[in-house]
Amino acid sequence: MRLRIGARLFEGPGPFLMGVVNATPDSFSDGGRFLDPAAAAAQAERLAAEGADLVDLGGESTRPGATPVDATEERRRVVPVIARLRAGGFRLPISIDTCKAEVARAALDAGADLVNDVQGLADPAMARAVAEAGAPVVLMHMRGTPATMAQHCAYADLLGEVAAELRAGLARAAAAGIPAAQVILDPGLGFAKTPEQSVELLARVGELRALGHPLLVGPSRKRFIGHLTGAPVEDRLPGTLAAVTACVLAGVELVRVHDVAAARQAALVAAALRDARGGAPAALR
Ligand code: HH2
Repeated sequence: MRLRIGARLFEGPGPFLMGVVNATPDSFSDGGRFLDPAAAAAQAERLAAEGADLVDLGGESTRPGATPVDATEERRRVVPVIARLRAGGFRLPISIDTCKAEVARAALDAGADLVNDVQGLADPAMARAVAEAGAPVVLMHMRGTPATMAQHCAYADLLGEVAAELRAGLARAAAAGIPAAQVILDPGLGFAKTPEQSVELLARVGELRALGHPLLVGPSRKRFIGHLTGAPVEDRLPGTLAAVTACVLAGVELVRVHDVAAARQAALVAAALRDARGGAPAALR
């Protein structure tokens, strides 16, 4: 990949680590821990010290059944964190995890550098906001909303349909004037996917390289790991590291994780293995 995100040029196969900070009361694994702006900013600093390449800040949980948050409240949760980090000289790019154009705009104005939209630019106002700001964007695959996505897991051809729906997202981005070179794609593990479907996507994620965009994958602590292992959410780090390894071997450039120090070790070992066998497998076209 070759993409400037804020002050940093992301170049080469990576893997690059996106550290997660949720300024929410109800996120599925770290809800309530970083609702206070000082605690959220301190967590971002901690993840930077552990080796994160960028941080992803969210003010609304996307877990199934989470209470929706209005834009005013979501802004109130995230903007002070970004302002605080930037005032303190935080050196990493900041990604804003939001589906709302108004929140994305406020976050970018406060010093965020990348928009992470789990709705894949479903809202034309979001596509316009990203285009107008000239910001790079993560376009994630899902169907419906976090409240309804569990009812939208019927696929005849999982990989084919996810790829086609990501292509539709790319068309929405292009129509809004977002340059193709600014778009990162994400298959959305756990979003309108059963645990079995998340496993299949993870196993075949390298096929999505044929779309010609950098890939981001977020396996961290997710339900498919609990489904495979029986581990509760607070005990899914080993499974997460196996998933990170699989991503890197498949040629995924960016991985979104809560536990950066541990993921960094797994990612470095996996990258060495990937490179020792001559790089990621060629993308099928
Ligand atoms: N997963 C979550 C949130 N945002 N963004 C991208 N691009 N990809 C993902 O897989 C992804 C994401 C869910 O994890 P988390 O932020 O920990 O939980 P919550 O949504 O409950 O805040």
